[in-house]
Amino acid sequence: MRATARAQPNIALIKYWGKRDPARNLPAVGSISVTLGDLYTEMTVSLDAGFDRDRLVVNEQDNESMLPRISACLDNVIGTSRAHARVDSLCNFPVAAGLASSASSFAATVVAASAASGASASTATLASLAGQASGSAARSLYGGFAELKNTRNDVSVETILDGHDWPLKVVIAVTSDGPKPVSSGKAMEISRKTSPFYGRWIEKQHDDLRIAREAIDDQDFEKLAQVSEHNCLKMHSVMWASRPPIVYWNAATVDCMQGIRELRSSGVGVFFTIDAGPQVKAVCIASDEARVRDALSAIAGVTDVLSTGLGEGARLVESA
Ligand code: 2P0
Repeated sequence: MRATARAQPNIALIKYWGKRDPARNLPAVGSISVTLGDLYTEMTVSLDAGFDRDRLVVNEQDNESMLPRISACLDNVIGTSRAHARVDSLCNFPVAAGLASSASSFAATVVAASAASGASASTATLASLAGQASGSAARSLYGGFAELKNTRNDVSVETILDGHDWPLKVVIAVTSDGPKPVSSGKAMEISRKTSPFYGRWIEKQHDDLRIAREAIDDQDFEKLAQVSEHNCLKMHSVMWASRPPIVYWNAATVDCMQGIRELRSSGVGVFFTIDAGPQVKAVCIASDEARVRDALSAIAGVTDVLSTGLGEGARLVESA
């Protein structure tokens, strides 16, 4: 009873920030993301009636801090009367630094857990289960440009454009490899309870989703650039206005944003987005990738630059 699944992180262009039902981890707003190609997490779930407890091993080291969330996710997918599990996680990029490692981890976990238990759940069901573990993980079940919509008591996700049809690149400037000061789940709740801009953020999300959907349908890069940067800065403004304030950026984060805006002014097809961490993700037209990489590598405080195309949704690699 063992299965391995692989999933890639996704980067939201129109962000999820806030929960309408914290107990069931349902998002307050819809979101649109791109699933990445070359960064991945592989999760192997082994169920064995002989195990006396669950165990999580990340990059070959026991990890107790994430274990409760993984165990709860397995309970949700397989049921609470399941056998104990050993879960092995391999990740080829830095974890816990705003690169959406939880999205790829939980997306791969639900696929592997379902297969290891002998079930054959649909992608829609697996996306819903992944979303209960981590809101953004639901989107990593789908490739290319994915939209998450709120339904009455759940979420639904679909690919709105295949990545091959508009093969944009994502260049990631790493400006810190430390863990984040406050988890995104906690930070969202602080924003919901204290930010004076939170209500307006929720109200305006429909407009941003519609504009981004139109831009993706028409492959209109400038339109997608403007709405994505606006949505990102609005989300961070909600955070900055929270009490206590939530600030994930550092000086290099701001320098990267300025550098990217200057590149776009000079005709390079690039825009930025930033999640719950200090890294800057530059989304660009494929022919401009080298220029974007060179520009970001030259910024003081940038410790690493990763780049990737778009990829597919979570999938089973092996099952026995
Ligand atoms: C997103 N983020 O749409 C937004 C933008 C970060 C900023 O989803 O509490 O790990 O586990 O549901 O999915 C990161 O939060 O939060 C996130 P939980 P998650 O990608």
